[in-house]
Amino acid sequence: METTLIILKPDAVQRSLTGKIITRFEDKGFQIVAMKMMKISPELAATHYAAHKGKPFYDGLVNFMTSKPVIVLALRGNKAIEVARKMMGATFGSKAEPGTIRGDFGLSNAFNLIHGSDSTEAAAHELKLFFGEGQVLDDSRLIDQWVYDMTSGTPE
Ligand code: 3AN
Repeated sequence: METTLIILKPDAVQRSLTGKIITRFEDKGFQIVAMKMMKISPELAATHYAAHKGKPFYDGLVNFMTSKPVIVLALRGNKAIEVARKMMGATFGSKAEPGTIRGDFGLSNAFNLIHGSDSTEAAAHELKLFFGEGQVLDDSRLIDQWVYDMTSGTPE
């Protein structure tokens, strides 16, 4: 099982799309293991987007991400990082395939509704950035015996 960090960005919150987006992840079978609403500080945005510093869109991205509240989630599931990113769709709303979150809900390239960790290393780093010790829960769900075939001991 993997855990990934998802951020529902300020545009998703302002457009009241957060329930619809979270429902998609729940319907898929993901377990929400942490969730909070917060306003991202400029310092946290700078750390989170350090890889993009110096790019032409960096200042706009940091301004956008710190402008209004976001909802941050930790999602757990089989291949959570890859599956969540497939569900998000391509970076730009104008290019994302219908059926994906960005493809169904967004047209903008800058306001793209959602962030999801793109590797196991990024997920581990980002989960620590946004959640403190003990805030990402390790709690079993009865429903997982129907989300996965667990007869071999690992989720199939
Ligand atoms: P993704 O979120 O699909 O992993 P990345 O990692 O390439 O995309 O970019 C991180 C964030 O930077 C994106 N979510 C988007 O908000 C922003 N971004 C990337 N490229 C551009 C661009 N050319 N113009 C505006 N914003 C961009």
